[in-house]
Amino acid sequence: MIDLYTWATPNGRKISIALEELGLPYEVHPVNINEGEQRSAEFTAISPNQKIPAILDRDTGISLMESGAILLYLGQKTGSLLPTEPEEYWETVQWLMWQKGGFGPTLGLALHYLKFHRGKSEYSEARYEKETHRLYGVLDSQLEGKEYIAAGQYTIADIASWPWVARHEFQTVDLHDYPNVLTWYLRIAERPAVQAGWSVPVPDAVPLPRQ
Ligand SMILES: N[C@@H](CCC(=O)N[C@@H](CS)C(=O)NCC(=O)O)C(=O)O
Repeated sequence: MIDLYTWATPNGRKISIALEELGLPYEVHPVNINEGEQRSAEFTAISPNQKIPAILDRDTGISLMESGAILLYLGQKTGSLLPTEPEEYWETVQWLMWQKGGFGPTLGLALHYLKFHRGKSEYSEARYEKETHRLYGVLDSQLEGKEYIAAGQYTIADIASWPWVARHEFQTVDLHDYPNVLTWYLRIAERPAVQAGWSVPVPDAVPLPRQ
C-alpha cells in the first residue's frame, strides 16, 4: 500500500496517473496547498521541501518527495513504465529530466505570469511565453514520427509531461500549432488510467483541446 500526498495540480497528477497505470493500491491524502497544509509538521516529515506530491511506501518504509524521484521509484519497483535496457533507460531519464528541469518549471511560471497574474511583469510574460513556445517546439520535434516521447514506448517520461500539456490553454498554447504534441496528447488522454489519475484527489474531466 502506498500513501499518496497530493493535490489537483500537474505535479500531483503525474503520480496518481502512474499509480493507476501500474495498478498499485494507494490511499490518497489530499494536501490543500491553498490552505497551507503543505507546511504542517506531519507533511514536512515526508516532504521536507513542503510541496506535493509525496509518497510513503508502507511495504518498504521509503518516503519520497519530488515527482521525478517518485516516478523513477515506482518504475523501478514494478519494472514497468521504465525500460531497463541502458539505451532506452537513459533516453527515458533524459526526457524525464527535461520535463523536471525545463518544461515543468517554465510552464509553471507561464501559468503564474500569463494566466494568474497578467499585467504584473511585462518582462516575465514575454520571457515565459517565448520559452514555453520554444519548449513545445522541442517536444513537437521529438514526437515527429513517434507515438511516445522516449524509448519507443509509453514511459514515465510521457506521464511527467502530459499533465502539464493538459494546461496548454492557460499557457497561451494552441496545440494545433504543435501537431505531433496534439496527437500524442489525445492518444494518452484516452487511457482509462490517465482519466482515473487526473480525477485524484477530486473528480475532474481530462481537458480536451479546442477544435
Ligand atoms: N519539483 C517538485 C515541484 C512540486 C511543486 O511545485 N508542487 C506544488 C504544486 S504543483 C506545490 O506543492 N506548491 C505548494 C507551495 O509552493 O507551497 C516536483 O516535481 O515534485
